Amino acid sequence: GQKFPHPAGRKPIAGDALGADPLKPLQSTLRRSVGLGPIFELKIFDQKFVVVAGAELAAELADESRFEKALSPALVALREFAGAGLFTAYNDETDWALAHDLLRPAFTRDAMRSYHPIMLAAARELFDQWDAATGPVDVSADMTKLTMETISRTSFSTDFGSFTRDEPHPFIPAMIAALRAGQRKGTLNSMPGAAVMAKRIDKRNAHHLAYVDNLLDEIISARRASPDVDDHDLLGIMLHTPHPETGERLDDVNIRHQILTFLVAGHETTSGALSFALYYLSRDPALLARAHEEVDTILGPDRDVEPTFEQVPKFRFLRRVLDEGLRLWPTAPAYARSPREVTTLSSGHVMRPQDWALVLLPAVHRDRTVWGDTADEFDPDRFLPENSRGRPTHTYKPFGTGERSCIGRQFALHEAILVLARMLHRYELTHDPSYELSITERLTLMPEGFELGLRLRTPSA
Ligand code: MNH
Repeated sequence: GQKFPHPAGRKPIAGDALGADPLKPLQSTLRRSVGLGPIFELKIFDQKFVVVAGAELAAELADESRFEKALSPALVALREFAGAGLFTAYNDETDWALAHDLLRPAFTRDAMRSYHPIMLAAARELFDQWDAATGPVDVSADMTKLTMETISRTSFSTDFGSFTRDEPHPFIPAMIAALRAGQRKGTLNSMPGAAVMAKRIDKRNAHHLAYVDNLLDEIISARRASPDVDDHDLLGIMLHTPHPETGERLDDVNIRHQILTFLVAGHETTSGALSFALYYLSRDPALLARAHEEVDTILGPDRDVEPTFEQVPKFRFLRRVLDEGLRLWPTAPAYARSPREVTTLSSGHVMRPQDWALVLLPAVHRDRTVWGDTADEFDPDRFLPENSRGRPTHTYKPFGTGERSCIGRQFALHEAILVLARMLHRYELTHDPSYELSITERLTLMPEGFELGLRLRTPSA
């Protein structure tokens, strides 16, 4: 086999498994990648992971004529939950192309325009809670409530009631359990005793899966019982629209997998992106002042005013804050690529179609040859047009790459900018200076224990 650098202290049987934190595999891989160069290998018992950490190789893997999406072991494990939903489908599974063609109209600019008031209404409910809050709020938990409501209302016309419950909606713990199971099975499926472990995980999660099954039934049967609700949302398209050319439809099993896919993919990463943006903004008074200035300039003095659809792209500074947060902490932090034919990478390594490499985005996004010596620092001005000129292409990939890149990118950015704009327009943020960023992992990244104090701003002059 080929020789790749690997972390020091490799053991004969466990390989590099002992140095990994099973709860935070991404952050431990990131720590152990230091000094290993742009491509290295992790051996977890019998399973080898080739990891790309350098920007130049990541750009090479983005060449769609030579490479395509691969399913990492974690995504293969997630298929138990999400089947051939868009995210976890194999490239050549017919359901992928069919679903992609059918659902694309739900992500056009016109579709976003119709989601805009729904997004605003969900944000309003969160602000009603915050206006009445007497202490600091848990940012990630509240952002998750908001993004969950947004995706379920826009895509399925279903209200999850997240703002009137004391506990998170039961879908949230069920989803977290499924993602964690995928993460765990994905890294340890070659460990001795993995089958026993997998059984134990499945048994522990059985009630979550039964719950989700039932929830999906309810969403589908509620729609079939009242077809008069706006039937142009994602669910309506899936249930009623045949393919314009072939006349094909999604089957019932696949529709369930797509609903689940969108419920998860449609909120978890956006919640994390908002939380990281707020984390970095809140601890830098100069950045915070620029954010307040931007929203005051665009929205004016009335604290209850809501941005119009056309105003959302005007918050250029907020957009850069989001972009920079997703550079340091891309909330979907890795994706896998395989070559279409046998090929030799510029590093000299040969890849065969059955091989895949994991693109480790937080490492790629901090490559000093692209981002300079301050690569680890938060600086939204990197994304000013004058500072982006000349940056090599395909080196910033928070939404993945190519044909299988994120279908919800515009949706996520529209929602996130709108929420940040309203939030900064309405509240003064105060942070706890003793808080140290802690990041929880469930295939995605999310700050944990991050709180903010929110005080209504007085009307500006
Ligand atoms: Mn999203 C694919 C990141 C928001 C629905 N998304 C991807 C991929 C990345 C990604 C990376 C590619 C994964 C891979 O190559 O294996 N997504 C994000 C981030 C955010 C995000 C960082 C928010 C910020 N995603 C959203 C939203 C939705 C969504 C919002 C839905 C409304 N994403 C998807 C779907 C796919 C995907 C569906 C799979 C697309 C495909 O393979 O056809």
